[in-house]
Amino acid sequence: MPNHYFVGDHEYFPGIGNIPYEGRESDNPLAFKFYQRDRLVGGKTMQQHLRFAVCYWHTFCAKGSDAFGTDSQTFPWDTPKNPMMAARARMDAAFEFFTKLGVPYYCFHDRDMAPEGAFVAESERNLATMAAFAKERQDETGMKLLWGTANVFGHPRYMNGAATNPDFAVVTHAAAQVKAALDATVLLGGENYVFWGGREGYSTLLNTDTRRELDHMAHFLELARDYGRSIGFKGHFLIEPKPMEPSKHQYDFDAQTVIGFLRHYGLAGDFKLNVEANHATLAGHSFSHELQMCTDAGLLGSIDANRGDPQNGWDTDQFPTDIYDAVHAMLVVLADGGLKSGGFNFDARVRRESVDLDDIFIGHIGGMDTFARALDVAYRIRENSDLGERKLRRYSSFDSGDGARFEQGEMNLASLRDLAASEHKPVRASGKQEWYENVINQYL
Ligand code: XUL
Ligand code: CO
Repeated sequence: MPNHYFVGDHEYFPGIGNIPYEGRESDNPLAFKFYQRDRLVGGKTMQQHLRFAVCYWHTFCAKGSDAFGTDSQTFPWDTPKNPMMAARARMDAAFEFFTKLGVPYYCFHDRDMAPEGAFVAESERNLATMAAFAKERQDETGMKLLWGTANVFGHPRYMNGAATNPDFAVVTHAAAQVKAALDATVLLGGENYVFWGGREGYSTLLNTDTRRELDHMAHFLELARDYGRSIGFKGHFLIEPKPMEPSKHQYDFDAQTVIGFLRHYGLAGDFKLNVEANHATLAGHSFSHELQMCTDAGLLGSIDANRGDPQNGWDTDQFPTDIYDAVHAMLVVLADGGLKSGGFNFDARVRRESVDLDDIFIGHIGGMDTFARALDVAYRIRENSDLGERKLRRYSSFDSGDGARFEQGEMNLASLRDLAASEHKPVRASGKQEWYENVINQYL
């Protein structure tokens, strides 16, 4: 990988070189304190474990605006007035950023990369042109695409939903966008393709036929899968659960809802889940709960790494800094054998008030250090404590004898009753929650 990669004669982040590892004693804000790309943790490097990705939308498109105020951040790549020229500049800045940060992956929505045209064919042309540039940049830098997706929630035509819109004409527009985004993802060798159902839900049941909308959504996903497979997409399709925002209720509420939906409609062979930390908290769950539900079902695909704010009930998309939470997440991921074709994508943005250009480096460095540290802690807990064995032992009454016969389906309700009446006396076994919690703190 070239040092200080940038294209042409324009460097968008002058004065910032490739981010080095300097260890926890360093007070350089533009250095990793814990993330060492090539450090081995249990036979795999940190880079191979964590497979970090930068998201195009928050990092290069969002400019600090919120519901109460316009953009607070100005970026040098936004100078060109022509939208396609601006898209080129943004892409050059993006690849310079990815390379200097030292992540292997990125993720994008169609509209992050290329502007919407006046009609479908123009939008397709814009995206195809920009995807071709992205391919060149990938070849030059060695960057890879973790996943692509289509933004079928931002344009006002999608205000009543995309695949679940009551107007069939809107469904066709969503299809056109997803088709083009799949083409771009395949061109770029994307390892996954994501569906986040931004407005796939409802605002009031009074005007909504939920059963019909869910059938439409499932059928749309089948058609997308069939198209993707027909053009050679071999990766996973991923559904990203989120319970609300922007819709009052979204159909992909949480992991268990999505798992039930995929199984009900026979989609679980091609689709897995992309779990986002802040969406878990919006659903009233912990991040690790959502990950656990996916791994139990064999359906953990990828992760959107971020965090919410405990005092706020909305999707603040902050960079992850909570090591305790990240350790719980890494324990689940490591128990599942690690992420396979997924990665940790920073679906996170710096605050509206963070207006310096280096803030986006600092945010990502913090997120990467958080998960590097969590990986190390979780790995040591698994290697050195007997937490895993204790958890297994808790279920040992099912390992042999009648308990094993129960698990094997060799008992009926009456035979269980007879055991209760004769010999099986429950023991008062402590759950030992405090012991487990102290083990985590001991290794932090
Ligand atoms: C929105 C969100 C999206 C998806 C991709 O909350 O998380 O950015 O990750 O559409
Ligand atoms: Co996300």
